[in-house]
Amino acid sequence: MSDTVKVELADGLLRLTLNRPDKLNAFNDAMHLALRAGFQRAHDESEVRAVLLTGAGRGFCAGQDLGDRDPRKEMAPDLGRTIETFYNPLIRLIRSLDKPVICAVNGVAAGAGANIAIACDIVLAARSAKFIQAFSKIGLVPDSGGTWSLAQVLGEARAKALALTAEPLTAETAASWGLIWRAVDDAELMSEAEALGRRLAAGPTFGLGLIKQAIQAAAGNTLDQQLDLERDLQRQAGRSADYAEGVLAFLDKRQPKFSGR
Ligand code: T3D
Repeated sequence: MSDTVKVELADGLLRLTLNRPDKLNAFNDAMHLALRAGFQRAHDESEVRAVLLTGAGRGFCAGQDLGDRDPRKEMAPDLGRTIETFYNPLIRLIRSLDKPVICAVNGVAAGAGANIAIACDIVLAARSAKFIQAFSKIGLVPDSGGTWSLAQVLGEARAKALALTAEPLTAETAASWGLIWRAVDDAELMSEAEALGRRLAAGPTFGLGLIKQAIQAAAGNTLDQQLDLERDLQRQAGRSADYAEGVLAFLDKRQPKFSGR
């Protein structure tokens, strides 16, 4: 795998670190492919029970590498193709992964970088980090699910203002608006994110995957449909080894040892 993404697996937690720090971890093709391979590994390997996504250096991710979009070198590239080839499959991989994905936003998250962070399940951000819908500054439209997630979470007024103005959103405001889980002191970010990742990786993975599925389905369901879905998912969860272990551990007054199944 390319060194544009550092990949480390420990205690069930797959840590993926975007690694082009001199470009604030902007995406070139190699980084697109490496990140996708990392998430694919999380899908494929049962030893992976949670993912932690972060960035190397002072930024999280500055979106697409604009050096690869220099109009003096290539006229009118088909951006729809890059979206179809790279960004859309990545967002689908993150959302469909039946394991928790934590994002530790260590610095600026701009363009697709902001929306990839927002697509993760639990987002912690360093207090100094900013989220920028940078697209309108260069005449583009927010992608990587940004128009969907901003509108869903923040509503039209805030979604439109952020996207139309490209004004930076601080981590604190992002947390107070419910766009991310928590803003934490810069020095605490990685230890908090690692601790959370390891805790989730030791959890009842099958059940956690069902929780993610249910909550993601809610936006497109009526209450009746969601009640039916909860019944079906609870039926599956109730047959899992981790449910039996969870109940036994409670009755025995000890900590559960979940296998993830
Ligand atoms: O093209 C397609 O396939 C369609 C898909 C598009 C998806 C997208 O993400 S479009 C949006 C692309 N991203 C941007 O427009 C953001 C561009 N970057 C910035 O606006 C600023 O860099 C930031 C606000 C993110 C950070 O500002 P600042 O002042 O903290 O840092 P800086 O000095 O601007 O950047 C530091 C270095 O990173 C600098 O390189 P240098 O001068 O030290 O050699 C800068 O050029 C480089 N860098 C930052 N962002 C990008 C980048 N290089 C290439 N592409 C970038 N996106």
